[in-house]
Amino acid sequence: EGVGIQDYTAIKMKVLDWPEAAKNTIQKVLPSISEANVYFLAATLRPETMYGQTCCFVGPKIKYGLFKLHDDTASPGTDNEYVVCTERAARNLSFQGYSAVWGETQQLVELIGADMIGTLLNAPLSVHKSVRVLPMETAQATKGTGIVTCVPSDSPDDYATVIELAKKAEYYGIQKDWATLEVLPIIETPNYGKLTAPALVNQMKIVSPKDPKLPEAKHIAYKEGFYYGTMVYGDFSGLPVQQAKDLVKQKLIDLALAFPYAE
Ligand code: A2H
Repeated sequence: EGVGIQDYTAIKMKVLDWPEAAKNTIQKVLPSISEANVYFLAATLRPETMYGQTCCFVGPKIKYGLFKLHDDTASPGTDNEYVVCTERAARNLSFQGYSAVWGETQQLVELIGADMIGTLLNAPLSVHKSVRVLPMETAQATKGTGIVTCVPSDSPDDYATVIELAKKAEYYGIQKDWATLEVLPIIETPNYGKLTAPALVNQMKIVSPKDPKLPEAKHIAYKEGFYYGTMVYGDFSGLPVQQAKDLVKQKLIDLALAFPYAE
C-alpha cells in the first residue's frame, strides 16, 4: 500500500458473550463488564456486504487491547463504550476524535487474539443473529484494526479461511459449526453469479488461505463487485453496489454501529 489514504468503515461488533478466561481477565480491569458495551472493531472497505457476515477474524498471535471509545456520533447514553483493536489502530483513532483526549489512548488490558477465539458477537445488519470470533493466520497486525469481519460470499480470503477452519476445526481449537454458518447471496455479478467469492475460489482452484492465487482472486472480486455488482439482499436490494455502498455505510453510522476510519 504505502501512499494514499485508505478510507475504511469501522464496524462495531458488540460482544454478547466472552470465553470464560477472557471474561476473568477483563473483569479485573473492568468490573462493570456486564453493563459496558464492548465491541470488536472491524475495518472494512465493503460496508455494503455486511448483510453477509458469518464470523469475525482475529490474528491468533496478534496483540490487541481493550480501549475506551469516545464516540461523538453515538446516541446519548452510550458513553460506556470500549473497543478491541490493535494499539496501532487505537492510536490512529485517537487522532480522529475517538478518544477522550486527542492523541492519547486509554488501554485497559492487553488481549492476545488466541484468547478471544469463540467470543460471541453481534454482527451489524447480518442475516445471522450472532457470530463467533475465529482465527485468521493471514490477518495483518499493521492494517486496519487487526480485526476482519468475515463475508465469505464476497471475499475470497474470507471464504478460503472459513473452508480451512471447517476442514480442520479440531486443529484450530474451534467448533466446526462456528465456521459453517450459511453463506447467503448478497451481491450478484454478471460473471460470477450470486456468490462471487466461492465461484472464484472454486474456479481458480484455490485450496488454502495462503494460496498465492488469492491476491488475484481478491482483485477480481473487488472489481467485479464494485463496478458491476447489484445488491440482491437487504435494504437496497436491486441497486448497483456503487450506489448501495454509501447508503449502507450511512445506515450503519446512523444506527451508531459504525464510523469512518482512515489510515
Ligand atoms: B474487506 P486493503 Cl466482502 N488483515 O471487508 C488482513 N485483511 C484485512 C485486515 C487485516 N488486518 N483489515 C482489513 N482486512 C480486509 C470485507 C471485504 C473486504 C469483502 C471483499 C473484499 C475485501 C469483508 N471482509 O477486501 O489492503 C478487509 O476485508 C479486499 C480489498 O486495506 C478489508 O475490506 O485494501 C480489506 O482487507 C482492506 O484491504
